[in-house]
Amino acid sequence: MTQETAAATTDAVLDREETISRDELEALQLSRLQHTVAYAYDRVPLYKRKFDAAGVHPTDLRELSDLGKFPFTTKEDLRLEYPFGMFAVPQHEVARIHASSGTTGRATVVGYTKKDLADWAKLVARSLRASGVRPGMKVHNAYGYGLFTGGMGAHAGAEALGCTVIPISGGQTERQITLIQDFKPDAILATPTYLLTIADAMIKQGIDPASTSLKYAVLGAEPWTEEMRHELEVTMNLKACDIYGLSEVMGPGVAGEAVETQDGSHIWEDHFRPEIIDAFDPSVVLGDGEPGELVFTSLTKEALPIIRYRTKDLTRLLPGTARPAHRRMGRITGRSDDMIILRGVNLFPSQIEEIALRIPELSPHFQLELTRPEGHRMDQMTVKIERRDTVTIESGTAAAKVLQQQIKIHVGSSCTVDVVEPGSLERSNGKLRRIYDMRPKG
Ligand code: DLL
Repeated sequence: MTQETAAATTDAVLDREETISRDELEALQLSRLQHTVAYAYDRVPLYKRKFDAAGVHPTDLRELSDLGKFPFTTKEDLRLEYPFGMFAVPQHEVARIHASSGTTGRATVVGYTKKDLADWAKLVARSLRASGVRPGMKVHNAYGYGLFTGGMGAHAGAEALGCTVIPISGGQTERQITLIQDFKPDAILATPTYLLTIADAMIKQGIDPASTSLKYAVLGAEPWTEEMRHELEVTMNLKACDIYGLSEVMGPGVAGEAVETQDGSHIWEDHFRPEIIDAFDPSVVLGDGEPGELVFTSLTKEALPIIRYRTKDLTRLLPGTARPAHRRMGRITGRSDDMIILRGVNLFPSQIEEIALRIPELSPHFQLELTRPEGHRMDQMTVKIERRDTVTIESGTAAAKVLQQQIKIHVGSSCTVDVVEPGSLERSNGKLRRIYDMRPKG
């Protein structure tokens, strides 16, 4: 059990590790890291092979910066070791399995011991508490249950915090609305775009989304912007905070945002050591503040220790604020594999979200279509975006021009903007697909 201590700055009781000094935290990281690399090397053949091939041994890890000598782990490694090759404990010690959907290849499978599950629940509880959720509150959990880590991960964390959990899962939006009206939850856990779907459906039913009992939303599993936070906070009259995580490293709760500062998620560095690398030259470990690809090493995991996992998420590390010893991550601009390269210019859907939401006539409902018309060598992008309900077709068309110009100015790409009828684009059920790539393959 974590030793608990009262925090001076908030009404919540924090874990002791949330309030320790950076020096104490780094000492803890070093001893946990030394244990983890030795544990992984001894128990997982893939790590032994990789360390040997790179000419490094666990005893080479004498200080935190030595981690940079160790090889990376990628999603491809997990796929090649499918299903259980990455597990460091015998199967009877694995209490639960989760997996990615595997739409882009073989599923990646992850496992947890009982202790891993307890640590995970503790970190989700810590994240929810940072975001304003308190013991005794009713929590509506709209993350999908099943092999996806969102539903069960958030569920166990809310229970560990002492909340009453409503395990609705994703989808069945009408029913979600009925339960929000009838059960009067204090907090909602969902992807940002699914919360938008719920708000939208409420408006269609004549319910004011700002009038519900909800006071807090803890949102993650996909990139979202400050503009989207503003949209959701105003529409739903609640405080929205970020929660970050990925199944290969644990699930939700690798990092969580404090409601009093709302300045990015604190990475729980007593359990994970983050690094930022140059995505194009991974041998370069970048300093705090520099943008690059996020890499994680687990410090306490038993069933699936993970060494220098390349997340493909692009962000930067920032100093801790509400939890001073735990560095924050900037908002994720996107994943390196979601980057659109349009006539030599790099672009992410979140940049379009940011720009579009600053134009009052346009809604947050948009998708990006990539095409390469016959006879053309150049790719083209069409932004399909719904105008707001209250806006005429003429004003929508004028707003399209503004969006097109703003994209040209801020991103540097020329594109077509197609303003479409409110309600005509597909709504999110969880993680929303923003990019529709219709270019010929190969
Ligand atoms: O999405 C875990 C999760 C569930 C996090 C619920 C938060 C809430 P995966 O399905 O393995 O796990 O997908 C992980 O989702 O590498 C990011 O690209 C993206 N992602 C997760 N959280 C955020 C966030 C879960 N707060 C992948 N902001 C990650 C931006 C996020 N992207």
